Amino acid sequence: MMRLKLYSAAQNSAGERVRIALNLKGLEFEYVPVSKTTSPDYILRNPQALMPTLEVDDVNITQSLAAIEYLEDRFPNPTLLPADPVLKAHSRSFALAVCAELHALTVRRVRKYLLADMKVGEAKVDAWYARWTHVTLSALETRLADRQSETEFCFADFPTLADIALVPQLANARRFKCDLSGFPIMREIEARCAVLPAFVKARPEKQIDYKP
Ligand SMILES: N[C@@H](CCC(=O)N[C@@H](CS)C(=O)NCC(=O)O)C(=O)O
Repeated sequence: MMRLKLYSAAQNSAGERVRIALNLKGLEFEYVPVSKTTSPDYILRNPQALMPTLEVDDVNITQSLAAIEYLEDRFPNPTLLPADPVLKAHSRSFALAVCAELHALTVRRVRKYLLADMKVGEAKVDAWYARWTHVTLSALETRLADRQSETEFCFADFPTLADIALVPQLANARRFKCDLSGFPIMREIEARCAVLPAFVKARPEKQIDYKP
């Protein structure tokens, strides 16, 4: 039997994506809280010094979407992708817009760099965060509004990669006081996810290292 360990932290939203995926697939895993991503031990696992890292036996898989796709390959049931190739592409595209663009531009190390090194000031860093959140979420809301058939979740009647990316990012946006009132479809899908045990168990406050 394969041994799965997830190196993450309670408030690590990229890690929350992998936690949701593991839970949706009903996989047992050991959750290992990371206190310092730059520690020599952790760097050996993840040279980017970013969380999460999924350890599978002795192999370290970095980047949350790559880790989720790995789980999908190894444990295809239940699937985290729509069967239809176009919807599958939409689900991946949606997840990439969140993870590779919105999250990448607004993540803590970027904000810290703008604040501490570029000295642009807190108000401007907040404006940066709000801008990239609004630009990406607006496009994604339009994408959802344009769906040919309305599904319960983003692109299927079950949660897929898109929903896994969406939920932690909306929580982040709220934490930074972004106005989400213009995104009713996303909020409705988020509410459906919020009651599913796989999403509940993955929430920051449910992790052993959570500090309010
Ligand atoms: N694209 C990466 C993003 C990973 C990332 O930026 N992780 C952040 C937290 S969400 C991190 O580890 N930051 C370093 C730190 O907080 O010490 C992924 O999806 O795995």
